[in-house]
Amino acid sequence: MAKSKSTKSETYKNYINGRWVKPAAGQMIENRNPADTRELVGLFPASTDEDVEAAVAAAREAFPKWKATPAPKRAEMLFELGRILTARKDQFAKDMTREMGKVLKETGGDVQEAIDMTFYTAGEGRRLHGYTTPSELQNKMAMCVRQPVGLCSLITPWNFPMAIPSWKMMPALICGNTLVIKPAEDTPLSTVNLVKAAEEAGIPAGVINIVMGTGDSAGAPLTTHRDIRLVSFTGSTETGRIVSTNAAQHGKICSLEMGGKNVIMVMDDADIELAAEGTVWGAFGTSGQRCTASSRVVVHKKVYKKFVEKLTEKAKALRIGNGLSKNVDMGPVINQAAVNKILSYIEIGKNEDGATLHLGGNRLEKGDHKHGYFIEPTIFTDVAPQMRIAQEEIFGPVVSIIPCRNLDEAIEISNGVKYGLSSSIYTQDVNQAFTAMERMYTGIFYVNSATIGAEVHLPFGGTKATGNGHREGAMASSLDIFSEWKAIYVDYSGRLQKAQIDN
Ligand code: UN1
Repeated sequence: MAKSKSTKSETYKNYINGRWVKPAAGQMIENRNPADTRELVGLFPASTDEDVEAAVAAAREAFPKWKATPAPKRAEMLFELGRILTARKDQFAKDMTREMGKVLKETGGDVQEAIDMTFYTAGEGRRLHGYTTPSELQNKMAMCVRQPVGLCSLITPWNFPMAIPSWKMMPALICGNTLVIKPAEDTPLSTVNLVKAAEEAGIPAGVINIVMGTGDSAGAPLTTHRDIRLVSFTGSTETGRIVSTNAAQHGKICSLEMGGKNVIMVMDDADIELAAEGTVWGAFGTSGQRCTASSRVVVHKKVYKKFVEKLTEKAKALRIGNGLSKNVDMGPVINQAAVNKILSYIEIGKNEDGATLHLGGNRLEKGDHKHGYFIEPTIFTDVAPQMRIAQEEIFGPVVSIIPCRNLDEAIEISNGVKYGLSSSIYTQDVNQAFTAMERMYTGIFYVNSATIGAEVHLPFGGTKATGNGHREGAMASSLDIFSEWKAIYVDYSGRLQKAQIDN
């Protein structure tokens, strides 16, 4: 095991029923900086069934009171939480870069997304609209209101360790639910920071509980526990399938946000400079570790050569290193398993008949990169649509360039994967833009911009293997996950009236 360089490492605890407590089995997991594994960020609980049991019991006990708290009052706490997050943004961004690797500008964006989501959702405290509608009978009123679903378990990934928890936590809270969150074991600190801020904002004991550890021992029991009503999961499609199977077997509501194989289409009339710049950001931002990452670019033959030249020039200029440094554009990938997976896909790409490894392809292991998980920005050219590197999610700084002859072909290739999260087109032609907008079967679509950069007040999620029909962000869609409708009929006629029969 690598020796610890830092003496600043701390031991962290679970947060259950308003108290920071050690995991029952006493085991801890090391959280190391992926840019320099000699640096220990902290020791975090390796929780087990017993911890989950205690956290769920706390959430169960806190639920009636939280549910009865008026939504505008719940919202006041979220406004306060938003203010605390704003005040700590810089510190939280630094913590996140240390545990996750992405550059400071991006971790600042991650914290900002949590701030946006918190304030946006707090505003909902004075709305949470239901509606009234006419009854088919006289002297009878019909309306519906949202009610909380109950206890929620939130299982969140490491790539957006504060933003994604906030997409789930804020709507769960505003609707009056209580929750247990299990963050990814690679990035627990950012979620601890969020939960501590929530504690400080006055959110009562038991309403939010955090249980840290691996998916197998801390996550799985949260998908089967009898008292959990809803499981909200973001992560890989493989794990999502297990989560949804568990949830279905135990009769739970389940919302899933999973993989992507997102695409940028570059048409022959596109601003090539802009498209290349967008591709560098979409493919190599967060070292390609976004579910929305631009991992395929389908380029019109007429501009193919020029586009590849510009993209190569810009990718070569990227400075790779520790994300805390101002002079770095791209950080490491998350861990050794990610290095192995990405390098194995690069090997697969090299062996595909016809594809060319055009740039990168290696792990960086010398000098400043010696102790981190760094992989060069990697470009494959002349990729065919059915090749594995053009079909499967790699989750690293690897982009496949696929030539096409026209818009129809571009759309066919682009839709020809099992995922459906995000897609984009670069063109100056309004007709091409609208055609692609209509025909791309993805949850998110961009014109003249890469496939990343969703804003919290629009629906986030995807079609096909990316999800199971839910959307996060955007108020209406996240409320639809975290609340259930109650239809209410008030008959003030003073006599028995029979719907469908008396009218
Ligand atoms: C993800 O892709 O894993 O749209 C989440 C974006 C960010 C969130 C991405 N706001 O790029």
